[in-house]
Amino acid sequence: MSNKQRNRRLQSGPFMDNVVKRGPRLAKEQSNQSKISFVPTNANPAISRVPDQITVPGVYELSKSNFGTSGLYFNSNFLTNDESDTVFDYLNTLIEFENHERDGNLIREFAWFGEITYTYSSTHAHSPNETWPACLIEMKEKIKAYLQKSLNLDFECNSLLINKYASGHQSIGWHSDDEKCLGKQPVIASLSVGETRVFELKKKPSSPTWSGKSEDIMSEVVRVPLPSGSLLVMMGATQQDWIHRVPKEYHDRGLRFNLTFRKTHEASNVVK
Ligand SMILES: O=C(O)CCC(=O)C(=O)O
Repeated sequence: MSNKQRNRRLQSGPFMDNVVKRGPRLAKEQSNQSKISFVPTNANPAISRVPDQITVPGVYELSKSNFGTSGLYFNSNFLTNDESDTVFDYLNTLIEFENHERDGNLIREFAWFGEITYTYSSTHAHSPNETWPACLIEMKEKIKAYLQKSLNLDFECNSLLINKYASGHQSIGWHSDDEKCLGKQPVIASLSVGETRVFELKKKPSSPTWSGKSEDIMSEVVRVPLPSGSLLVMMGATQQDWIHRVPKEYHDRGLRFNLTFRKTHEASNVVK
């Protein structure tokens, strides 16, 4: 079965069952860094409470804590099939990826576009690369315009991390995008093309006795299948209060690219 057929089947198949349709909108923020307030207004009447599995487009409130509200915005059809195929083909043929290895095993590949060296897990450094191809600038502008229009969100973006998963055996482990250079409450817009993979989120424990290890977290997992052309935006306190991953799968899964658009700051300018 081709990627497209499989995606179509997933979008109309069992993943769409058991989901209550909601029609939320997000209000403009008053003050916090991610420029989001989850306070409903007349114009933006409701915010979805989060189900175990998110498949319906909308804004979802994941949790509230002293850090503020953790939120997600999801749109399963942000790109048309033709647009998704164009981006997929572009990435597949014209972008050079580097290996991301652990213990000698290839976990996935990546490419980085940004003004600064991006380091995470204190081990993996992506050198600056400010030359964005036109196709990716177009995607950035499309996301910016869309978030402005639909969420009243002034999305700032100067960096892009692309992850390439050649098969279901490639993955990204539990983590938060909480590096200093991303600032306190980053807005991260994640665009997927190619094979559908499941994005998972888990709430960090508030207990001060938590070991800090993801395997010691027993909280429920929220799953978001990300089909080709989907857009997922993480915002508010999501990086402070939640971790996320794309786990390995043991089914036959084809090639997928994930593009995370972000705003990075020189680490020295960031208060965390
Ligand atoms: O591939 C994905 O959907 C997630 C990528 C991710 O978690 C990241 O780039 O931090």
